[in-house]
Amino acid sequence: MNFDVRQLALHVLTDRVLSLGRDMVTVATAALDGGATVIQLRDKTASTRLLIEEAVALRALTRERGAMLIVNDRIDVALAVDADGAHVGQDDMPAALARQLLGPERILGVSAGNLEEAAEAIIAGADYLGVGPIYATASKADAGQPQGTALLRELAAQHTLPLIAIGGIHAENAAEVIQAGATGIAVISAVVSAPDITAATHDLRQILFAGWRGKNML
Ligand code: TZP
Ligand code: MG
Repeated sequence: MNFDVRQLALHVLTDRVLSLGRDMVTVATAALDGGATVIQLRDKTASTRLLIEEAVALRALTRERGAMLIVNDRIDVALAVDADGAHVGQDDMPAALARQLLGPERILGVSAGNLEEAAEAIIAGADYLGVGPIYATASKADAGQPQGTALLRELAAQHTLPLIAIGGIHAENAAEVIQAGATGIAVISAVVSAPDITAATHDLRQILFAGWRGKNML
């Protein structure tokens, strides 16, 4: 897939429980207003029918705003709504099969919690790695042990593909993950649980850009 790494800067993952009662499209719209570059549809409890409805709505919204839509876990849903890509974890469809189904053009993100998983994901055709959890998070029950920034540093030294840091990232620690080698960040609670979603997203974007300037990426 041909994309600019800057399009993968700031992923906001949907979460119906953590959004303080605000619906998914309201949350995503506010995040896009603040400068989110990717909306990742993540809904572990929806029926397939509901997930498709959510995906169709988010597809229309992201297209209108020139942002990316990535679907978590579900390659079929990503294809059905013509999403830009899909994201799979270590318990989901193997990345190589996901790549086969998505074809060469769509974006494939793969979660990696250690160096071995990262190497496998790259061989399987990942376009970016979701790296984490970097810090402790209450947003994912089975997230595993926080890795800190050490894993990011090692991956950045070994690989060139975009590294998207995830897990417990917020305005106070985003700069250090960029400095450690992340090209972008993915967040749930820092944005979807914020009283002012647009302002929270905008803050993170400013921190990211400052980090990129420090690395001469802008
Ligand atoms: N994968 C690893 S940690 C995590 C996911 C989906 C949760 C991130 O949520 P938060 O609220 O940004 O810590
Ligand atoms: Mg998954």
